[in-house]
Formats: sequence, structure tokens, C-alpha cells
Amino acid sequence: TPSPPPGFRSGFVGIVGRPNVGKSTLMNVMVGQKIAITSPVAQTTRNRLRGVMTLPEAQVIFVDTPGIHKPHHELGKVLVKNARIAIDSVDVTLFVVDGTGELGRGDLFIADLLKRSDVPVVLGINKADLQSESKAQMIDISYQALADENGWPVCKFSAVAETGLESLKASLMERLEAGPYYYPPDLVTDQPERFIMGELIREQVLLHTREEVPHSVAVAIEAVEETPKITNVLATVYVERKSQKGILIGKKGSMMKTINTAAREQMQKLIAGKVYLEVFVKVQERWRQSRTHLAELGYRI
Ligand code: GDP
Ligand code: K
Ligand code: MG
Repeated sequence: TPSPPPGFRSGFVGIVGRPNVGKSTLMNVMVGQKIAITSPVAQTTRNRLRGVMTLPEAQVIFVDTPGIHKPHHELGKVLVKNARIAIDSVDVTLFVVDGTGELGRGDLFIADLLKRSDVPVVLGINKADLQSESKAQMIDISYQALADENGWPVCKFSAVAETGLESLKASLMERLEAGPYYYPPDLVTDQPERFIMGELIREQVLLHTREEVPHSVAVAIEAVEETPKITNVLATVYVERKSQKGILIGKKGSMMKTINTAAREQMQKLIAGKVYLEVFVKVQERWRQSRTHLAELGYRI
């Protein structure tokens, strides 16, 4: 790792907020590569995930977290615990809210956690592209009031339309201190490629199946074999019930084919090379209740 130029700043920015406000989408656009999967399903993000943005004058390490909500099972508890750790182990917290609706109870719950921590907070209003003109003002005022009460600066942006991101970057960098390169300038994530591959499969399951499947899916990458021409990936998708296995496979394998094709395309982008993907579906009852199995699947517990 090179030594940084004079005046270089660096540090860790924790991204927190309710499920589905766009935390993972924002991190991907900041680092310029898809390292975190996103979907309209809450609890898409299960692990803390670092994304590294290196600029000439600063290195910002984003820590994406699962959305904060009340836990109902072992996996849920692990998710919330990790989000709380994320709040206290960073230099700045970026509190992301959804600009399509006013400040709500879920946001206030998170605001209370943030008030109790000493870490500086930036409030980010996302999804500016979806705000209707008639409602925008009322919505922004509700968030601005919370920010003013706590002395938090506010940035408004759209992670999808990529607007307002420059001033967000500036606001975050302003709050970082002089520091080193924590990661090599060309690295974008701390996650092994294998983990992201598993996530890309899980993303397609989330995007293509309904309610009863998404939350009970876990993916294990069993083998990655690189040859000069192609990378062979072997994966297992775990579900909790036989009926879910049926849904995932689909009529004559049609669902699995759709999921496989889309996940493979994403993997090819990730590794910038050809991928052959083979996916098996296995039923493993109550995997979410088993801490051992969670650990095996790569969750920090
Ligand atoms: P997370 O749960 O907070 O990590 O949210 P995700 O990043 O998974 O995003 C949830 C959903 O909101 C996805 O369908 C995203 O495509 C969508 N989304 C995120 N940011 C924006 C945005 O700025 N504009 C619009 N229109 N959609 C967004
Ligand atoms: K989501
Ligand atoms: Mg997420």
C-alpha cells in the first residue's frame, strides 16, 4: 500500500437505516461496483460488508449493515446486534432515510440509538428521484426537524439516479480525520469473491420468488474452479421446506434456470470472465435457528 499524499483523510462510515431505504444501493454506487446485493425485500442484507471508496484526497470505507428492526428469530438477533456494533465502531454514521415518506417510528428508533453514541452523524435523504413535488417539502421538513434537534447535517440524494452524491461525499469527508490507506487503493471490498458469488445467487432468489421463499434461503458456494477459459462454480441453495424446494426448481426446472442464468451473468461481471454455474437445492429444516449452521454459511455471530 502506498503512503498517502499530504492532507489525506480516511476512515470508516457506517451506513444505517430502516430496511429498504437504499443502504446497499448507495454503497455500491459509492464504490463503483456491485458488492452488496439489493432488492425490494427487507433483510436482503444479512452481513456487515465493507465497501472501499478511494479518491485522490481520501479513502472512505463504507460499512453496510442490515436494516435495523425488531428481531424474531436467531438470524434476526444476529442482524440487529451487528448493526449496533457497526454504529459504535465507525468514525461517522450515515443515517439513511427514505425520501418517499415522512419520518416514522422506525427512523426514531434508530435516531435514539445514534443519540446515545458519540459518533458524528450525517442524515441522508435517499430516493430523491421518487419524491413527488407536492409532498417533497413536507417530507424534507420532517427529517430536517430531527436533524436540527441533534445538530446533524442533511444531504439529499438518489442512489439510483446518482444525483446529490458529490455533496454527500464532501460532507462525509469533512468529518474524517487525517489517516492512512486502510486498504490498497484498487480494492473495493473486504469480502472474498466466493461470498459475493453466493450473495448474487441469493439476490436472484429474492427477485424471482414470492414471500414464502426469500427469508428461508441460504447459499453456500461449495467449489470455485478456475480454468484458463472458464470459472466453474458449484453452489447449494438451502431452503427450510420441501415445498420451497419445489418453488425454486419450478416447472421442469424453469425457475432454477431463470435464477441460474441471471446469477451467472452477475458473476461474470464480478470476475470479468466466463462462468459456468451449477446450483443444487437442499432442504435443511430450521437452518435459521442453528447458530452453527449460520456460522458455516459465513454469518458473523
Ligand atoms: P437496503 O435494504 O437499505 O440495503 O435497500 P436496498 O439497497 O436493497 O434497496 C431497496 C430497494 O430500493 C431496491 O429495490 C432499490 O433498487 C431501491 N432503491 C434504492 N435507492 C433508490 C433510489 O435512490 N431511487 C429509487 N428509485 N430506488 C432506490
Ligand atoms: K432491501
Ligand atoms: Mg441492504
